[in-house]
Amino acid sequence: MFIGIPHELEAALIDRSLPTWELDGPYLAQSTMKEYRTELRATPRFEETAATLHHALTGEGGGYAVLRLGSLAKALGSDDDRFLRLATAFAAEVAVPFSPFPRWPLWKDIGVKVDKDPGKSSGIGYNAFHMDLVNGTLPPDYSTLLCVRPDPLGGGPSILSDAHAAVARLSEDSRALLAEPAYNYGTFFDLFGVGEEYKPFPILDSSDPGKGFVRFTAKMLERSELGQAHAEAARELAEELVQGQVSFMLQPGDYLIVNQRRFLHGREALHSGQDTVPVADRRLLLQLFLRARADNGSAA
Ligand SMILES: O=C(O)CCC(=O)C(=O)O
Ligand SMILES: [Fe+2]
Repeated sequence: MFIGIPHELEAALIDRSLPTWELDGPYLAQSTMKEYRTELRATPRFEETAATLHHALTGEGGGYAVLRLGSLAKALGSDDDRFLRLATAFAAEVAVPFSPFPRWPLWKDIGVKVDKDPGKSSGIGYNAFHMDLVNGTLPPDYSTLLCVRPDPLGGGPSILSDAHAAVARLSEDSRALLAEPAYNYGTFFDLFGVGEEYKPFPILDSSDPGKGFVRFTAKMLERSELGQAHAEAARELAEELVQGQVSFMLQPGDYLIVNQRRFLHGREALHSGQDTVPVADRRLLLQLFLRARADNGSAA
């Protein structure tokens, strides 16, 4: 699931400067996607790299990929616009980039905040298995994280788990509970492109077992009011996700793309002592969401 960029392709991408992107509401403009696609297709070995990426995300047993853009980040500067345009162009190969948060730019900073709820985004603690925008009727098909800087103290490996595989290991009784609309999580305010608020929601889409979203966040075990039997089934699912997890440390320039219809993600705790790290040196990721194109079996 780690995908290197062939040397010839890296060299060609460093030489080529992609134009600034345009937005159409919350979505990356069609015109930009066309320009980026044309530019990338003109580089050597791009097609095979894109095919490998597609296969990792949507092929049998697949569901996430880490594109190793570290050399490009180094050559262009990881927070330089040219590098961000390249990452955006790779993202647009997969699906349509968009921002569900009207007040945020396309890429949202996820830094480190020592005062925040440690279990939430940008907190310093264990970020339990979840899907992003879990309480929208249409969560992003893909959630992506670009690593600008890992934790300088060495903590915070990413964790990934195959949601459908975890569900398949549960008892039939637990699966029946998870298919009931008895779950809720968080607030839903001022969001674009992710449908309506879904409350309460079922974790399993009973109409389509083995497919669709496993609408789950282990954060609801601590932070939502749930009935006892439903909470117990959700706890079993959380345990199975941990049983099946893979974990790895994102390196500078690594671009993690998660197919939210297949895998759930999270992050181990950062190393202790974050308050001693200057803010400008702390771990930094950039987050971008993608909506599948209609021809991939999904809306938009
Ligand atoms: O910090 C990370 O690696 C994961 C963050 C995350 O999953 C989120 O903010 O939704
Ligand atoms: Fe997340």
